Amino acid sequence: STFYERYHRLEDIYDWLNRTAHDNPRTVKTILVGSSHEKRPLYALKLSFSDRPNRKAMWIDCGIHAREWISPAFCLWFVHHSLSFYNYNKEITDILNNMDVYVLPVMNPDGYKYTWTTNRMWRKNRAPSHNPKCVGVDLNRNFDANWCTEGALPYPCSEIYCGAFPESEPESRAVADFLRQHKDSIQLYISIHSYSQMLLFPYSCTLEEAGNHNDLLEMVQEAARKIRTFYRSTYKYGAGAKTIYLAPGGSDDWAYDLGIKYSFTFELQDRGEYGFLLPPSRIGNACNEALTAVKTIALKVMEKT
Ligand code: 0X9
Ligand code: ZN
Repeated sequence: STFYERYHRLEDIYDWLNRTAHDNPRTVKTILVGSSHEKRPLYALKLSFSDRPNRKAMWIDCGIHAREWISPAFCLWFVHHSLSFYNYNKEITDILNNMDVYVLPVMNPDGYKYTWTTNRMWRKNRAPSHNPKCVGVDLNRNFDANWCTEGALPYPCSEIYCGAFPESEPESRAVADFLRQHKDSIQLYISIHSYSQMLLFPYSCTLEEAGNHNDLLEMVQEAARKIRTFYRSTYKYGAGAKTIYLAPGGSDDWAYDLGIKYSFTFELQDRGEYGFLLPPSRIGNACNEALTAVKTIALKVMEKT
């Protein structure tokens, strides 16, 4: 199997980030977005295939939840596909000719590291609380979107602990700060999770419909249709609250309310057979499905804007 068909420990992902930027000096830059609670760097890659200033952009983050290993694997896959197939694959070429792409492969490095060393099923970050037995905030409950209402909990021992206040965690604050600083250029936000095979869009923090619900629905419907045709896999799609569950404080809803009107969360393979323990032999398929969705949606966003 290739490098991209395996899971990698955190140190190897940092090495890969450096190598990728070093080997592609014209098109790839590393951006230090912030640092984690345990002071690990949050590095994003900026893919930019044009020198024109003020370009439109999209953002993809992976690894908000530590145990969802297919998610960082997808971010690496996506960057590799972009760098390998620019000028050879029409869709990725059109996308990269039209926008810059920011890719944050591991938003929760402390948690990810912990899943390799200590507890494979860890979800949250590794911030201590006043209770020494209970560690970690759910970073996807820590954003300022109906923060800590139904679907999140104010208890540090809970797996869906929302934190002490919105953006209390350095990881979520770093991403929120970056998106605030770049909100005029970023048109599309995508957050990669697993598992359950769903293409979700706002809102998850309320049962209300987003203003452009029909546009968003049309995009994920087309993406799911292509995944079905190419890979014979079924993805559910719809607004988060009605498709999966009410879950406030998520990055997608927050980005949407910031003004990034094309905002999505993808739940990759599988539908529960292996769950978070998706075997490496399935990485290729899972990533190609997600890649199909990213491309379909990015191209549709380009048509609309
Ligand atoms: O609950 C979550 O954060 C996500 N599911 S997961 O199994 N990967 O934990 C779904 C997130 C959907 N979006 C929002 N809740 N905003
Ligand atoms: Zn998740």
